[in-house]
Amino acid sequence: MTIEVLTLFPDMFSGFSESSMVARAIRKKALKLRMTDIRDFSIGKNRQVDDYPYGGFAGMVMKPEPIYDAVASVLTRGSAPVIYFTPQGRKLDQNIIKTYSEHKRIILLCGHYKEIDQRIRNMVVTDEISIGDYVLSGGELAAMVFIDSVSRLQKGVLSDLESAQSDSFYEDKLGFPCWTRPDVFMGSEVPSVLRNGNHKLINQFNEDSSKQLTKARRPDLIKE
Ligand code: 6GU
Repeated sequence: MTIEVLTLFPDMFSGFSESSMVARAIRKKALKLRMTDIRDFSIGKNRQVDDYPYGGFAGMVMKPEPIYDAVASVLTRGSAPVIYFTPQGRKLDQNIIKTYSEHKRIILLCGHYKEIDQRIRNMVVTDEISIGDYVLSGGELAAMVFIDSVSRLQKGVLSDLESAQSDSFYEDKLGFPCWTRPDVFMGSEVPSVLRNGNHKLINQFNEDSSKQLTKARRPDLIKE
């Protein structure tokens, strides 16, 4: 899978793409991350990419021309959906991640400052995504959330499929608490059922913990 990222702040992605799961996905050639600096498509000698909004409210708006040209330039390498990250988008969830993880190419557009010119959203954006009800300074962190989550679903990235299947939200419920050695830590013991080797009881215990946690914290996930 190739992910094209369009941003004014490509440096924000360097530590991220060189560590952990995303780095592994890239190393295993399951993922290709290509960064495009929108400022490279700016016009004029002062490389302007934003301007004052019509209507006079506070904040700056990203100009349409550099974004349009940047998108057009990555589209010459192959067609792809263009996802714009904005708090006004539909809320990201594991179903959206799963659907996009099956694409061969996607383009992620990160805005910064207040917003991008509406005409870009009308003309080139095919989907708008938010990662939750809070405000970020730009779409970059949201794009990283999206990339991390999509890349771990690529074939050959996780060590076994099991670990993705027991993840929270795989079946509309939260994951269960996890434990490891030592058996006793500062007087607190790992539940004995997990140590007796009876896999049927272990699965039952984890399933129950998962249901309890979901009921307490995320009753909205429980289907009738
Ligand atoms: Cl995608 N962008 C911004 N700027 N803020 C957000 C967001 C996205 N999702 C939640 N808050």
